Amino acid sequence: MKIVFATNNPNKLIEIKAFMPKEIEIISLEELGCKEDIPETGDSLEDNALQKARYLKNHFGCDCFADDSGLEIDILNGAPGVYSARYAGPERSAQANMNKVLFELDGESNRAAKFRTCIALTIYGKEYLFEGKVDGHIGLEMKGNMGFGYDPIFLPENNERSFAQMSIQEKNLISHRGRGMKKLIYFITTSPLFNSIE
Ligand code: ITT
Repeated sequence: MKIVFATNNPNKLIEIKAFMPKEIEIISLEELGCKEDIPETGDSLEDNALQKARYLKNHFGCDCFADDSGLEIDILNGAPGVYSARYAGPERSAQANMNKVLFELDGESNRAAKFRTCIALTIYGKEYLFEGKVDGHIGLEMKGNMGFGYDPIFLPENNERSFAQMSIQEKNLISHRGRGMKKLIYFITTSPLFNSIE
């Protein structure tokens, strides 16, 4: 079957394509011919994921899924959370966002944080939500040059390496997105309708 992944983030697309079983072919927004900036105006990850998936369903009529993810830092009461992309300003600079987090946690011993993702799926005429999360902590400095976003400062639990020091496959095994996607893939592939969908 083919399904659209509603993201403008090329790194997410790479992660998701690396994770998918061969029975499910991912169509990107570019391949779909969608050039619009899909609105994300909700105040929760759930709302934004649904908003993105519904936008695609309403404008292109296709089955799709969308994820909205954020970094939630305990001592900052869950910030940056749903505002992760623009934490340091509208430029959406990963470098500036990480600098802001490191500045706010300067001298702080409680560095506990988690990544959380909500995935909205519209398929078979219905909507579904899946969640994935990974606990960890914020490092004292940026480490590694793989991945994207906050990966260089996030160390998942029981790990001394940041996400940016891991291959896509390693990150997918334990990441918020990998965990959420595992649920979505199980749901799709065990549906009685799976084999009847083109
Ligand atoms: P789309 O909405 O087009 O999918 P986006 O980059 O805006 O792409 P999100 O709103 O889901 O994605 O994520 C907000 C920000 O959270 C994102 O820009 C990154 O800075 C950060 N982020 C999300 N997932 C991440 C991950 O796996 N590793 C590191 N940072 C991540």
